[in-house]
Amino acid sequence: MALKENLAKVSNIRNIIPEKLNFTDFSNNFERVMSEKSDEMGSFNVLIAGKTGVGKSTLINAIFRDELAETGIGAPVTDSIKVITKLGVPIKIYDTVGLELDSERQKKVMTEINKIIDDSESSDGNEKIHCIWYCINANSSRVEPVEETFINQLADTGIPVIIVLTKAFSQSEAKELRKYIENTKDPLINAKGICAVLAKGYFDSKISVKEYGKKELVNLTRLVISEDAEEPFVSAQIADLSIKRKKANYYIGGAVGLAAAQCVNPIPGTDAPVLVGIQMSMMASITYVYGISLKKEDVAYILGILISTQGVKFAGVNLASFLKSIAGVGTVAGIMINMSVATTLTATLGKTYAYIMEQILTRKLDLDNIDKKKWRDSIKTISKQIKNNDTVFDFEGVE
Ligand SMILES: Nc1nc2c(ncn2[C@@H]2O[C@H](COP(=O)(O)OP(=O)(O)OP(=O)(O)O)[C@@H](O)[C@H]2O)c(=O)[nH]1
Ligand SMILES: [Mg+2]
Repeated sequence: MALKENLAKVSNIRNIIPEKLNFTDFSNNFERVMSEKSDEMGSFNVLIAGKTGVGKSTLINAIFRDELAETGIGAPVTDSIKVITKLGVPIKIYDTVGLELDSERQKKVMTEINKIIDDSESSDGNEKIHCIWYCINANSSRVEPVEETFINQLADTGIPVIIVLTKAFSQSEAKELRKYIENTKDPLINAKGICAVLAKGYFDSKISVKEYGKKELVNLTRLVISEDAEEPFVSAQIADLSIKRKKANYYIGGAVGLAAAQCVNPIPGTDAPVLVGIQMSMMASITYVYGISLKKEDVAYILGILISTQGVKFAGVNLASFLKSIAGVGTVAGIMINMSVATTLTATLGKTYAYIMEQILTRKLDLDNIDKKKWRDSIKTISKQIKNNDTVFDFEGVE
């Protein structure tokens, strides 16, 4: 969504904010804004095909959050294809299960895939398949003719196909196969890209091979998918945190711009809730980007801990006292919120919040088993980084 449209939405949200907020109001509204955000985003839909045992499920678990292949609901849609979904994860994975390719089988699967594509085109657009990952075992010396035909038929559907060389324990073998595919004149010319991935490392007493290639697959995929799939894809994947940060920065930058526009004329501290709508929407978007499922109590907790962690101070205003005024448990006594205060506070809140989301995603902070000291230390770390201007959350330069 263009930033402008996004901002227009944000300013609408402002109208729902009551004059005086408290934690419950904030959490209730936040929950609603969050669920509107995910409804609006739709899902990233991917078809993962390849012969049985090639490593499709392992790849799914490694690229997307929540160990989807195991924890998602897998419902058969046809004889050979099941669809994996999970509540709260904006993704739909069509997985070819136990596929042995002979020409009979290939024909049947292709018919089933074409039916899924046709059905999706006649639906509301949310079902559209955005990308196909075709998996080939990286230690194969060549691609069998029946697979070549299959890949080309998949590409003929018009959906971008990426060839994934899976179980790439040996980088040199993977390179050989890649060269073979790239140099093969006729077949496979229709695939949009190729990359080697070792989704899971391998260690025993003699050998140790580290996982690699996941980021490359994520970035290749981003290049070929349509714009509407970008947000859900960034949210659902966990292989590349830097693109989540970039998205978070985009939302922080948008909110800062809007906060500035709201405060061209300084507003009294008691009118701070004017800014809350902007910030709430920013936080909801960042939560979506990181794919953290927050309960109302979690939101209240995070605000509470921000309030009780002193020392985050900007433009002469303490973030804690500003948040207190938002939550209706105090006032920003005697200050006028001018443009500089509004933008600094919004940026500080955004960066701090994005950092917290990242810590939760990477399991450095835990919402289910809260260690207050750890949370406070973590908030202090990010505020120090913000003060020294060396945080990775840098919304400047966001277009
Ligand atoms: N170490 C390591 N093992 C892998 C990797 N990919 C797959 N494997 C192993 O290979 C076996 C088969 O992998 P799956 O992911 O189940 O293969 P699949 O393509 O989903 O198989 P089907 O569902 O039967 O079509 C499992 O024992 C995996 O642990 C990898 O990247 N690294
Ligand atoms: Mg599988």
